[in-house]
Amino acid sequence: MPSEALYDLAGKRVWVAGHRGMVGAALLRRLASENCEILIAGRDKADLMRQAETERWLSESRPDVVIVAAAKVGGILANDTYPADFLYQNLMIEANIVEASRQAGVGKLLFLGSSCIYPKFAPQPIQEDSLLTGPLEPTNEWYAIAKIAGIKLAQAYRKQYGADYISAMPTNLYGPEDNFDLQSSHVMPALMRKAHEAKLRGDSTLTIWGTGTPRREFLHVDDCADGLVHVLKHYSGYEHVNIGSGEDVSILELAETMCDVVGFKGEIVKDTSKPDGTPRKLMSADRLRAMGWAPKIGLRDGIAQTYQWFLANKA
Ligand code: GFB
Repeated sequence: MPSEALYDLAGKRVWVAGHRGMVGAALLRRLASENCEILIAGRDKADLMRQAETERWLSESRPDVVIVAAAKVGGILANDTYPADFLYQNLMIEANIVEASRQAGVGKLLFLGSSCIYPKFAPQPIQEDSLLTGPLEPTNEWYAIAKIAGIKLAQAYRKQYGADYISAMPTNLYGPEDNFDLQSSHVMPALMRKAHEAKLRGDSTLTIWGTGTPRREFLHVDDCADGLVHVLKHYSGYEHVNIGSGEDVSILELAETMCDVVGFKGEIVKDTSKPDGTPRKLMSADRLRAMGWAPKIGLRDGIAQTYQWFLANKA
């Protein structure tokens, strides 16, 4: 049974920072069914890398709630190739938003991180208290350090100013509005596009990166948005909260499911010159489950639904 909400969104002004991204767009869809006013700011209104623009936007718009879904994101190769961009841009965006929110008297702020904040060899499923207990995965340590700094910002502002700033760490996400660029995307959209194009060309093989043995947990972005709104309403605390499905698959199993959904019947081959990244990344869902939330969209259904979106919008 879901516990009674601690925070009432009704009548609140909610700014979704990063509304054009996959998570931000899902949050707009989800928040549409709450009785709140949604605020958005395009880059022309506020470039969140710029402190003065961020402060001006927040002092003028005066939201009650801020959700930090704005970030520089990408898959394993993008993270590994552009470490400066991932570290610098994410640090700037989160620091600007958190400080400007304090100045503007924002009552509640939700910072979004990622499951890559945890040590490369963290015990599985990964509990929230594994944070900072070991070395990070080298391919994404830059992004991870920036996201850990974001958690620490929320904690520091809570400690020093008594601000109700909280953090949630979503697992690997997929769904509508994902990035389908093969160089910079995550594995799910990459495999969807590869399988689709291989089917159209009549290829006999589809190439996946790495050994296919790493295991990843996936969550549909609409489930993620629902979980985030649940956390916003039901949680106020110092520790961050994992947002996951509680289940993982190997990359090879994911590729097989993808080929099945898309209808590609060829062979899967491996390009082991590409990195595997962390061997396994399954988060414990216990804290969120204890708050009365569970995901609704199974992996195969979620892939099939996303493929329909891909066909309608990207193919
Ligand atoms: O999704 P992904 O890029 O990111 O890759 P991470 C997951 C796994 O899928 C890796 C393999 O083992 C990849 O080698 N893979 C197989 C592929 N084929 C492909 C492909 O065609 N494209 C891609 N991209 N991968 C990211 C982090 O890590 O996950 C970020 O770098 C962030 O910082 C994000 O945390 C959620 O799960 O390895």
